[in-house]
Amino acid sequence: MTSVLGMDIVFGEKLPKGLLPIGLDQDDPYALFKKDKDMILLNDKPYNMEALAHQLDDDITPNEYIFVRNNGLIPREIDTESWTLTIDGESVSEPKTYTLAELKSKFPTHSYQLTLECGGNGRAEFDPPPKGNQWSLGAVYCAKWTGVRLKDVLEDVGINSDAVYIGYYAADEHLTRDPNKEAISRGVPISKAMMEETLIAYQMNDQDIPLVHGHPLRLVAGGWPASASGKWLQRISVRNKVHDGEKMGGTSYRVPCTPVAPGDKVEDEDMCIIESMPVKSLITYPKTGAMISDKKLSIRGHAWAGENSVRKMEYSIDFGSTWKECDLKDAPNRLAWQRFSAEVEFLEEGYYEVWARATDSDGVSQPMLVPGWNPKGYLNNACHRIAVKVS
Ligand SMILES: Nc1nc2c(c(=O)[nH]1)N[C@H]1C(S)=C(S)[C@@H](COP(=O)(O)O)O[C@H]1N2
Ligand SMILES: [Mo]
Repeated sequence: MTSVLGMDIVFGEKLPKGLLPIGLDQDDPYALFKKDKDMILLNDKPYNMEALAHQLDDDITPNEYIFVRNNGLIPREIDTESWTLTIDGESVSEPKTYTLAELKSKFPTHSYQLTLECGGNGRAEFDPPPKGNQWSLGAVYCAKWTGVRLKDVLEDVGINSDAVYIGYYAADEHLTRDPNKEAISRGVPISKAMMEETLIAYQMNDQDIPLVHGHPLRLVAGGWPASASGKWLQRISVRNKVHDGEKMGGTSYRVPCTPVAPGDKVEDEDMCIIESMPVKSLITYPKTGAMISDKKLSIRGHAWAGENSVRKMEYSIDFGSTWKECDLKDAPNRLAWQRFSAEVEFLEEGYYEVWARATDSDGVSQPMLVPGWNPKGYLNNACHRIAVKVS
């Protein structure tokens, strides 16, 4: 609770057990999660919030603009002293449990800036509309994560050669509060688990991870649907088959293996798990609707491409007929978004749209319009458009 309040509760030991401090206003998610008042609240049971494109202008997204996605109920009481992480599963010979202090002292510390995007970011644009949070543009961020490599921990435990996947288990409760049900339990193939950048993190942006983003421990697998990055991490199972936890099957975080017509019903066996996220970009300056009196405008934003890097960034002011190249920076590390900028020149007064298009290291570009429809509306990586009025 002190982490939510942002300060120590003096006389905290005298607070009757189960009584919540009134300073912890349960009805105001903005105050509760320390979010900017302009963020969009999509849902309150569970809480889901997203950012506006222009709020994502920083290279490292500060907490106040980081989207919130919860499948279940945020754990209330977290005791960091007694918190443990257990590694078990069919593919470890002997399960092993670590305290937070052991994890921190036993393994080297690593920091990476990692882009996390919800698989359903952009869902609101699909037609017919799929069920789920109607994310627009802002279910993405790039924070700095600090922790230990999952790889180092798995090597310490010792994993068998038949390991194919890892699955996480976390402390959040199912919405029904049924203790036998998981809110979500997803994971990644062993190859992704063993990557240098796959972290068991205990810090975000150089501070304890905020409660809503997974305090005190979070799995972070950058470049993959953010649902693979389990918050409030308690257990990782090393599996000898594809992890079959909650939200690994059916239409959850899966898309048709081959394209289907909008609205089609797709059989379970024809659905494939989303792995690396597709190439995408966001114009973070100016804000859409900008009114300018000068015919010159500096634009900027970020581009990212899942496991790939972004090779080229372009903009168009004539609805995609012609494109000009933007300046594009390298990422500070793999799986972090990349900064782009450009000086745009408008010819005459009037209404314009600036469109942005990224191309990844495989040569794949963003589609100008909404891509392939799928039952749950994942992977919309259409070009971002902003309106600009020159007068
Ligand atoms: N334990 C747990 N981890 C979770 C979730 C959750 O509900 N519970 N939601 C997942 C989903 S779907 C997303 S998009 C990201 C959101 O992370 P954020 O809240 O830090 O933005 O967390 C993922 N990890
Ligand atoms: Mo998500």
